[in-house]
Amino acid sequence: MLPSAVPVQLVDPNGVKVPNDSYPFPDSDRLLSAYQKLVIGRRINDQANALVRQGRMAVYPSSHGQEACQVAAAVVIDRQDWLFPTYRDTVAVITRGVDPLEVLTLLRGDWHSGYDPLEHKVATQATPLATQLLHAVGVAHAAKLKGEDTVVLALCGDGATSEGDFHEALNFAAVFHVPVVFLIQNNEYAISVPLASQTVAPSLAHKAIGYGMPGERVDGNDLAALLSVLGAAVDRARDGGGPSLIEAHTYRMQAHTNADDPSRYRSPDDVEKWIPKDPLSRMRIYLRGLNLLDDDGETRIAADAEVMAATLRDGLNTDPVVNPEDLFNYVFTEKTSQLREQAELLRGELSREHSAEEVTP
Ligand SMILES: Cc1ncc(C[n+]2csc(CCOP(=O)(O)OP(=O)(O)O)c2C)c(N)n1
Ligand SMILES: [Mg+2]
Repeated sequence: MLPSAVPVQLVDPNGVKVPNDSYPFPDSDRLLSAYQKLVIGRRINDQANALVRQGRMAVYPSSHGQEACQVAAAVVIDRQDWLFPTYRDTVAVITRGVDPLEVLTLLRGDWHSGYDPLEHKVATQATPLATQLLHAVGVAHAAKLKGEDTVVLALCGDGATSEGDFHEALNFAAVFHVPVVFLIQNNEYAISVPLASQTVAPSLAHKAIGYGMPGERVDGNDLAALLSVLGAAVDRARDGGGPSLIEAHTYRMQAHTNADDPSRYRSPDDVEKWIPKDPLSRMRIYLRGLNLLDDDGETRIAADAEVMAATLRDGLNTDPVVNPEDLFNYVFTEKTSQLREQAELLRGELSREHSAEEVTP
C-alpha cells in the first residue's frame, strides 16, 4: 500500500523516456492527443488571466504549470464516470468537454455553476476546501449500490488534506470499498502556507496506508506518468479494487488568484527552479524527438488553442443579462418566509433605483 520512494516518472524534464517496470508507457496517439489538450489548457490559463485584468471575470485561480494534472484527470475517466473538481480545475472541466463559457460563468461572478452537473457528470467547482471529496464518495457509494459501472475521480489540493472532510471521505471510501480515485495536486502551497506547515508525513500519498488503501506518488508535470498511474487506479476501481490515493508533485507557478501577492511569502528563485520542469515543454521535446510532432502539427495545435481563446474572449466580452431575483428563485421549491421577505426588499430597492434613474436628466 506504500507509495514508491520517489514520484513515478516516465518522461524526465529533458523529454527523455524513463524505464519503469510497474507502469506501462502510454501509446503515442494518446500522448499526442493529450499534448494538444495541454497546449489548449495553457492558452485557457493565459486568456482567463487576461480577462480578469480586463475586469471581465471576477477571479481566476490559475493552473499554469499544473496542466498535465488537469488534462490527465479529465481523460483517464470515461463518459459514465464522474469528475469532482476544485476551484483550480477549470482546465480539467473544459477538457472533459463542458462548454468553456458555461464553465467560466461561476468565476465571472454569477450565482450558479453555469453548467448542468448531471448532464456532464462533473460536479460544480467547489470553493469550500475538501467538501467535494465527501460528495464524490457519496456518488461512488451510490453507484456501487446500484451496480453501475461508474468510477469517480475527486481532486483536491495539498492544503485540503488538512481538512476533516479529507479524513472522513478517505475513511468512508476505504471502509465501504467504493470506486473512487483521489488525486491530490500538491503544488507546494495553500495560498501562503507551504507544505512543510501542512504535514510532517513522509508524503501526502503515505496517508493512504492509514486508511487501508493504496497510495502512489507521481511527477505531476509528467503527462505520460500521470496518464499511466491514474489510468491504473481508475482500472482498479472499475474492477472492484476499491479506492486509491494519488499525490501528484507539481508547483503553482502563478499567484493563488488575482487577489494574492506571492512575493510576500516566496522568492522568485523558488519559482525559477520549476521552469525547466514545465509539463508542456517536456512533452513537446519528447514528441518532437520521435517525429510524432512536427512544425505543421505545432501550427495546427496552436491554431486550435487560439480558436478556444477567441471563444473565451468573445463570450466573456458580452455582458450577461442577469435577473437579480434569480438569487431567490432556485433555492427551495417553495420560498421560505425569510427568502420571500428578502426578495421583496430587493424588488423595492431595484424599483427605487429605476425611478431615481428616470428622474435624473
Ligand atoms: C473550508 C475552507 N477553509 C478555508 C478556505 C480558504 N482557502 C481558500 S483556498 C485555500 C488554500 C487551499 O490550498 P490547496 O488545498 O493546497 O489548493 P490550491 O489553492 O493550492 O490549489 C484556503 C485556505 C476555504 N476556501 N475553505
Ligand atoms: Mg496547494
